[in-house]
Amino acid sequence: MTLEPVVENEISSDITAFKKNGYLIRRGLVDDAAASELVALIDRSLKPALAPVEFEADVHYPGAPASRVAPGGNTPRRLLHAYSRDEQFQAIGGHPEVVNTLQGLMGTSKLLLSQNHHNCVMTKHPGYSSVTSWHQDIRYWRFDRPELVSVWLALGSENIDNGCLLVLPGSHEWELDPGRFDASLFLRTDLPENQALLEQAQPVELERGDVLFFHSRTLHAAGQNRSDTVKRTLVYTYRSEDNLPIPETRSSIFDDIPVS
Ligand SMILES: O=C(O)CCC(=O)C(=O)O
Repeated sequence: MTLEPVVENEISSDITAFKKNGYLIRRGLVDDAAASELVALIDRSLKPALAPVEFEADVHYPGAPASRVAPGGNTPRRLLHAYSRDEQFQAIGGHPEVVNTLQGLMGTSKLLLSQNHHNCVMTKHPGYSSVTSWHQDIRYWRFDRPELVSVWLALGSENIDNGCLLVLPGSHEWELDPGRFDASLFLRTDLPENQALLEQAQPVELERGDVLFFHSRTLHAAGQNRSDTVKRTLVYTYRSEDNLPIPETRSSIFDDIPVS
C-alpha cells in the first residue's frame, strides 16, 4: 500500500487555487501566541503613534478626514517600515510557513521581501476610516515582471463590518483597457462594462492568525471600519530573486531583504 503524500497534495491544490483565483487563504498559519504578541506590540506603537506613520488624512480616500487638523485628522492608517521596527515583525516576514507557501506559489526558491511596498501594519480605526477603491497593487510598482505576491496577516477578525478586503477572483489574469480605470488607476465603478466584473466581488473574511496571499495584479478594495474596535493587519510583499526592481523607481529605494 502506498501512502498519499498529503502535504504535497495540499501544496499543489493551493498552487492550483492561487493560479486560478489570484489569491489563497491559509487559515491559522500564525499561532495565537505570536499573533497576540504582535497585537500588543502594535498597540504600544499606536499610542503615541511611532513614526514613520501614514495618517487617514494623508490617503485622501473617500471617508478620510480632509486634513491632519480636521476631526479625526490624527488617525493612523499605516505604521510604515514594519520590518525594521521590531524582531517580532521580522519573524513574520521570514516565517517558515509563509516562505514555504510563497515558494510554492511563486515557483522559486529564492525570495526577497520588499521594504518599498506594503511593509506596514494597516490599521482601521472606528470612526475615521476610509474606503479603498478597486485597484491592482502593481499599478505604481516597477519590476521586470508584474509578478509579486503580498502576504496579509489578520491580527483579529476581518469582515464586512470592519472593512475587510474584497477581491475579484481571477482578475490577476484579466487584460483590461486603460479606459476602464480612472486617472489614479482605480477601476471605474461608474462604467456599465465594469458592473459584471464588480458583481463577482468576494469578501475575504479572516480570523486572527489567518494569512491571505494575493497576486500584485489581483483587483481588490476595502470598506470602512464600522465596528467599535481597531482592525490591525500586517502586510508584506515578496518578489523572486530574478524579478528585479527597476533602478531609480519607488520600487528600488531600499534594499529588498532575502528571506530564503
Ligand atoms: O483599505 C484596505 O484595507 C485595503 C488597503 C489596500 O488595498 C492597499 O493598501 O493596497
